[in-house]
Amino acid sequence: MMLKLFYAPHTCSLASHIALEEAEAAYTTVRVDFSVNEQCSPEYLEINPKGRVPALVTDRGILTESPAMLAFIAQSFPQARLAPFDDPFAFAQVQAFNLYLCATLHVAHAHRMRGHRWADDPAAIAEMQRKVPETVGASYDLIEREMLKGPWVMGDSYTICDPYLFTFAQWLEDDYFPNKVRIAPLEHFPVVRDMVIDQNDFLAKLESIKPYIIPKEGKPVSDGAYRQTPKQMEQYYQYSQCINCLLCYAACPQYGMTPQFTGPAALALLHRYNADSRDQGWSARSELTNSEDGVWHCTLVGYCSEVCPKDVDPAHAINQNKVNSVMDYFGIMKLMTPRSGAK
Ligand SMILES: N[C@@H](CCC(=O)N[C@@H](CS)C(=O)NCC(=O)O)C(=O)O
Ligand code: SF4
Repeated sequence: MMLKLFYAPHTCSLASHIALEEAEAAYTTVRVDFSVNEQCSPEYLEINPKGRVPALVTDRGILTESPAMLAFIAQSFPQARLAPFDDPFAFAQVQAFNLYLCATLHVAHAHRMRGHRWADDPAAIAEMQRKVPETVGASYDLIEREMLKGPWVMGDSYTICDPYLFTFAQWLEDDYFPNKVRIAPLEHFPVVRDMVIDQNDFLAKLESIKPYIIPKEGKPVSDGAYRQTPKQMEQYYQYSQCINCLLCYAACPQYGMTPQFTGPAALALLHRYNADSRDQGWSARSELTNSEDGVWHCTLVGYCSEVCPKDVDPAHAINQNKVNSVMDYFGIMKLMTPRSGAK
């Protein structure tokens, strides 16, 4: 199938353009020149009588309206997995999100430059413009609080919601003016350039906690897999969900003041291995756990767990290791069998 996308730069057509790329579709593009009002030319109105971009020419006819086009692209190229088609509810959630962007956020945004669509009175148009930061801000607030699952809009998988939200987010700074949208590199890390931070310190800390299973004695592969019950897996699963986004380090005042502090994500990962029934590495990690730069540096501020997009709860992991550290000090850890008692 050969597709042709009619687009204009800096418009909502970007979302469909990204989706076509993600789908590895064969397509061509035609630029519609807004500076000469080409979207209202008789030739273009033949393509899209609404006088808008995007429009997608397909073998079966021309499609308009971004959510419809995005779903069409996702469905036409299922191998790209841009939407959950085997799950009617999850697909409806994708549609609900995109339709909210299309029918509410996009319309709120359009009141900034296209007020003439709804009113002729210059005072009414100015009033519509004045309201844009409030209405657009409220939409983003709702999206952030109620809709974003994280790390992608729909959770673990990239979908057609992501390029669509990305497209609108590019207008946010102007829509929200004179309020400020602050885009800054992560706090507490040396800046390499622009938004890029130096992660070397964090990577060294990750390595220092011995982030691998240390079995009591190795067994040959021929002996088969180590078995684990769902309950045993439950002990560490949450802590294995970290995506190393470093938000917890940026939120941690202790790390900001004392960069030697091993910090939330690395200590949560330390707990992930200590809490694994296949692991016997507690004592190998205990020097670091109990040290000045280990769990005792944490003063339980708790922001790390608040900002974590994956619900890892580093504060809880650190607290648990403080308890373990005390037991270790009094020699109780060695007496604990099975080890899961220290989790
Ligand atoms: N609901 C349509 C909206 C399309 C739309 O408003 N496109 C804008 C660009 S973001 C446009 O073509 N504006 C031209 C104009 O208003 O003259 C969609 O989601 O595709
Ligand atoms: S905020 Fe959560 S996901 Fe991000 S690095 Fe910290 S623990 Fe990992």
